[in-house]
Amino acid sequence: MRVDVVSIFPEYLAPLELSLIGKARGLGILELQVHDLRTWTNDVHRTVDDTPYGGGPGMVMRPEPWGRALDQVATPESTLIVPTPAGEPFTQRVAHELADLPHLIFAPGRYEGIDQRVLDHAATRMNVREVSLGDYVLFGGEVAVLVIVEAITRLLPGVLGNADSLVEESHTGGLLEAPMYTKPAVWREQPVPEILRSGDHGRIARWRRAQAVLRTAERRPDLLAAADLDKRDLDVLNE
Ligand code: 6GU
Repeated sequence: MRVDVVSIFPEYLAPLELSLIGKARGLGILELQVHDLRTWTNDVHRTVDDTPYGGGPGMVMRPEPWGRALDQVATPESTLIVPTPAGEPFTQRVAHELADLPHLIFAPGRYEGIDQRVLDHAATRMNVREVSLGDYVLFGGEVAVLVIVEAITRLLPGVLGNADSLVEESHTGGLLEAPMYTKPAVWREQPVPEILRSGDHGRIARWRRAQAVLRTAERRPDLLAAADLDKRDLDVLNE
């Protein structure tokens, strides 16, 4: 997969060199380039923003540098991703959809966002998706790019081992994960739940499933409504 990121803070994207994302790049699974939006400014001050039409606080990113950047970076296969709190929620489902695409261009805005005409014009030549990390406000979209690229990279073939990728979502069925433990068996007077040390894989699987169901009911009842629960799960909830 190819990824281009255009930002006024390219240094903010430095973590994309690290860890498993860096490794995916080294393997050629992910071809990622970060660009400085100011490359596409023409004035001595390299201006990227101006006051909003209609008034209001803050500044809006001017369309010209973005237009020139996209003219240069886009291909017939590109999808433009614009991180914004006004976007559709970024979910694991969206991550899977994006991981199947050949070329993503990220346009993280700063200030009050990017002139809408940039998105409207881009939409005449490529798919455009505005995505949000959640219901809170960040200074800009750069951190969202880090999050989205990480979520996508771990879905690319060859990044995770096969065993890991099979576990992906299939056995959790839309529930939160059960708590996990490792050695030592007792730590600060707290024993690991006995059942996990029993070696009875059937009982362990049922215990983990019950923990997942209870946790999800407690923390994310919205997910529970969409999860496919069997009779045993419902009994756990009614205990
Ligand atoms: Cl994608 N961008 C910004 N600026 N704030 C956000 C966000 C994105 N998602 C949640 N808050």
